[in-house]
Amino acid sequence: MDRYNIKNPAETKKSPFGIFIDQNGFLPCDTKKAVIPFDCEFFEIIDKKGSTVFSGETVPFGKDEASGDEVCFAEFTKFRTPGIYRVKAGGKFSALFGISDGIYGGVLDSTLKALYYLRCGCGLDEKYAGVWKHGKCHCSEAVLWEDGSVKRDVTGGWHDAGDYGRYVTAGAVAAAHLLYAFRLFPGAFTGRRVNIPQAEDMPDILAEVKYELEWLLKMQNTDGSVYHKVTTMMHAPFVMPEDDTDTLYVFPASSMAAADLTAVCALAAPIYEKYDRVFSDKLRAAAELSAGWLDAHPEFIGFTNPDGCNTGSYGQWDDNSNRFWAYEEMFTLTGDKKYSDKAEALQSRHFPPAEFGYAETGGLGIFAYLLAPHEKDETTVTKLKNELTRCAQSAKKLCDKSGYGVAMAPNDFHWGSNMTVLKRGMLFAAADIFCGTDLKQYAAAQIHYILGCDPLGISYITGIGEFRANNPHLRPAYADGVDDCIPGMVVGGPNAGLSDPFAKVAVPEGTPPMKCYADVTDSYSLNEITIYWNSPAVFLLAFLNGN
Ligand code: 9MR
Ligand code: 9MR
Ligand code: ZN
Repeated sequence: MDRYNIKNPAETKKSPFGIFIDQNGFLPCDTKKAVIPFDCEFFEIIDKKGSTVFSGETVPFGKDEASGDEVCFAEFTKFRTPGIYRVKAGGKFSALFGISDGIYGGVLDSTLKALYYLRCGCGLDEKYAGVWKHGKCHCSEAVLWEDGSVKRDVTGGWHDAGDYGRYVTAGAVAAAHLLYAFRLFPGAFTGRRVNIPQAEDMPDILAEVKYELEWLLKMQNTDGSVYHKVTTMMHAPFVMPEDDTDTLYVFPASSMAAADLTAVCALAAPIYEKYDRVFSDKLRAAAELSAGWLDAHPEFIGFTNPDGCNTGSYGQWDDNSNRFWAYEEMFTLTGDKKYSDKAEALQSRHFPPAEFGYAETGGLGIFAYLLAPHEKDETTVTKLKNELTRCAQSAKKLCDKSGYGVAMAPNDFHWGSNMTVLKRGMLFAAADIFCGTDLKQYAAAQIHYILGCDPLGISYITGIGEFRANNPHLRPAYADGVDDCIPGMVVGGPNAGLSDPFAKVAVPEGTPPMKCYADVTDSYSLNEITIYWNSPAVFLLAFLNGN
């Protein structure tokens, strides 16, 4: 373990607050609620001076299964006056929260900017990165794993996570979440500037995604096959990225990588057309090339780490949903029915319909088809909408059963559970916009949980809220020596599996699933960050902000 040598505080901090609430806050029109994990009859909302501005009786709920808490609610939807407040009840307080129009804007900015902080192959300039600046990283050519005499320029893109690897499927899905956020809620990005470098004049979200797409293009081979990942052999020690100078390897191609690259390039090409014609043409050509490769290689080509390599594998058992997504995007791009027929045929392979990645991508394929500007098969449209509705309704039932309003069953708390929460939020948003089911407050409830309406009272996004995650498993955040973590990063969250040795030390045995979390650096199964945990947050916040 010496190679990693992380020093953690001896004790993990507990929330100083006894009442749990979204520490960012609410729109004036939102359903507003705090969760009180003890018995009490009345609550008040107080302003910063301590004056009572609203009061009411609490609403009993009973036992929340996933946390083991007996809870009641402070409901104050009727209170709409913009300002900054706390909830007070039974002599205890909540953290500060706000009520204002555009309340989601600040968190949207910081979750988007977080991706800039993960840029690889360049330095982060003080002008953009402030105290979180760093030198140029991972700029050398990478060695082809299958032929040590060949080197390739695969610089650029985002670091995947707390580690410095770059993985095609993870990257393509994260980019797609952001592109769909822009495509569906363009209003949320109008005039939104998050201080990142960009050459062309385009919305910042597109400039940031372009940085990832340019790298993805470098991972494509001339025959249309796509390399699965570029990493060192072993995860780096906890050093700054510029100090991770081990040899980089380009690992073998997989069919998931080819499918996801096809899909995201096909999705991106028309979006960039207006801002950067040359880039848009490149994306279109890349999508067509890899779509051709997929046709010529109908068999599944998976990925497992070669001996001696311990970086992420992102292996899968099949590529059905990835191909489905790719073909639906190709249909949307070209209008060629051969693609929608292929997608339709893949559906008989029964993958989960409304998942949004990183491995199962059926829901992204549904987005593509429903948005396609071509003549469509009405039966298929109805079937896909019904799938979204059915999945959203079952997620809604989970929310109604949860004392914290979150769409999670007690056995849903795996590695990266916050991603599951956020993707269920995406599902509510999707059912709301495509099927006309009013689920906006259910979508908002997932963000409320992530930002502090949870049984630990912690905001799972760095930099946001009075009591928040600040010690993620994120190499630069540890090595930079800055106390405040790089802001806007969504951490993995509770994981009842306690899937690393440090989690087992930090979380006592028998802890209920929703409380199996600790804000400690070395626990990668509880407290890492990834690009595809941030990207669904951006999507959801754009929906909440822009509607
Ligand atoms: O830091 C690594 C993290 O990014 C990965 O998600 C995780 C699982 O693959 O592995 C972490 O690296 C650990 C390695 O696997 C085992 N030794 C300790 C490393 C750092 O905690
Ligand atoms: O996010 C992945 C999670 O769903 C898996 O359970 C876990 C173990 O295979 O791996 C996670 O992915 C990690 C990847 O392998 C390397 N970069 C960091 C990712 C997040 O921990
Ligand atoms: Zn790098």
